[in-house]
Amino acid sequence: MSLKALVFDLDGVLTDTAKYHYLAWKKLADELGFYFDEDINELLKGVSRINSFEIILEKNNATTNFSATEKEVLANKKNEYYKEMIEQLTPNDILPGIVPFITEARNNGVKCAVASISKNASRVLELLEISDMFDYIADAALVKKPKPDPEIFLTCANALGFDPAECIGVEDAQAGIESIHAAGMLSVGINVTVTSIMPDIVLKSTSELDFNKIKNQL
Ligand code: B16
Ligand code: MG
Repeated sequence: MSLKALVFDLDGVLTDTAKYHYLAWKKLADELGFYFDEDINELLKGVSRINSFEIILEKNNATTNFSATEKEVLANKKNEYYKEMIEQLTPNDILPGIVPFITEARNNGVKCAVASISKNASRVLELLEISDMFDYIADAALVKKPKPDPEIFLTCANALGFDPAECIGVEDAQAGIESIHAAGMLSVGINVTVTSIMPDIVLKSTSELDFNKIKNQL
């Protein structure tokens, strides 16, 4: 079987927006008097906005403190902080090795897609000036079920017209690796810290992405 497409997660793979998610949640948590640290932030990687807030509430034994509408309002408040913070992103924030890796893949006829559950994905890609490098972008506006459900990776494979077995997914989060495997794709894990499920190819950083090595894994 030959490699037809690469499907990339955004936050933590193409750029490091996790630090802005952390700072925005921290600001909200401080305002609400809740505990929030880097360890809790790890659990939010690849998790949808509202589910991320539920995890923070759970860690503070506060799941019943707010109605569903209040939770929505507070999660939106975090998003307003986040949106303001990401405006400082530039092409310099693309993680190392990503542009040469995607360029080589495209030069070899391999299609590239983005599978991000972030509702801010298009804006982030625009700020990084890499939207044009992708043949397809699946974000929260297109998919209903968050990772670890396979929907987002399957949506990319379907849109590109390939069997998932001809695609490789690249992820930095536990939920994302589970989503890739459930979709029937091979996974590349970038610095995945929570590992109850192992990626097929384990890398410490995006700078280790090597097109020839990866394509030969299929
Ligand atoms: P937003 P990914 C995910 O993006 C992030 O990893 C996760 O931390 C965040 O909560 C989620 O997007 C939702 O983001 O609040 O911007 O809609 O890793 O799937 O690219
Ligand atoms: Mg991610």
